[in-house]
Amino acid sequence: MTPLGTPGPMTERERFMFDVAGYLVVPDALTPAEVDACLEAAKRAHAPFPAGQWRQLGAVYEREDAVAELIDHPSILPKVRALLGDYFILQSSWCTVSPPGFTGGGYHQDGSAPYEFRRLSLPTPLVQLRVGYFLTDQSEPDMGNMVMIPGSHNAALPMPRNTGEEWPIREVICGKPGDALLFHQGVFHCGTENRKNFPRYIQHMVYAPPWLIPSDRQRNDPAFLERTTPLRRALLGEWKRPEEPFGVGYERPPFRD
Ligand SMILES: O=C(O)CCC(=O)C(=O)O
Repeated sequence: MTPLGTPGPMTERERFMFDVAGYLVVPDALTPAEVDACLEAAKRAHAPFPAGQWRQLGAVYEREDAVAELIDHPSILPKVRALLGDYFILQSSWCTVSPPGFTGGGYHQDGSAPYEFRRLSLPTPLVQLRVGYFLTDQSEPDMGNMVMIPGSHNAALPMPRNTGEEWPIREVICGKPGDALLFHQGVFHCGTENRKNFPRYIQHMVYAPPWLIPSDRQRNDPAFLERTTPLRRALLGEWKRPEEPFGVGYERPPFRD
């Protein structure tokens, strides 16, 4: 059974389902016009690279306005605030293509491979809150869908590898363009096979506490900072540190409420 939410503020039911499953699917997070614009942006971003390869590109929002809209999209931002509070950053963003014939990835938790978040404590704490916006149809399996192991962010044991069997407790996430998948980085997940004759695109936006260094960029593009909004600048981590050395007194990002 899919933990389903609706765009906008996080309800108690959604929060409970996110806590139990480690993820939440939000149908219609984007309008058809927003999907079209983000899909065109994703295709433009990947166009210079060889077709037929799985690939993730970071910080596409710096050059594509449609993707920049996702940084603080009103369908999802209230849920990010409900889970992370008001002090967080867009720690990374990945525009992912799974081409026809892609055979699928391996199950993993997200985070910092050299120092896994599960080393911090078990169950692994929420450090990266991921939001994947579906830009192409994934309404049935084998369309490059994400697959999740519900509740696995709470597992104290590592996942056994290479058992040769599929997990009966997995959920293949089906959805249509414009749906969003929010998930805790500790949920074991992967992208699956794409048996269709068109590439699957998902734009992932990843939020984290401000002390985690960004992983999709070496630094924020000054030209993008110049032209974007004060809220987006703040969400990219462009905060002033008013009081040395303890960093107290940070201004709250300029949310509307
Ligand atoms: O978009 C995908 O297919 C998978 C992405 C993923 O698993 C990841 O970025 O950790």
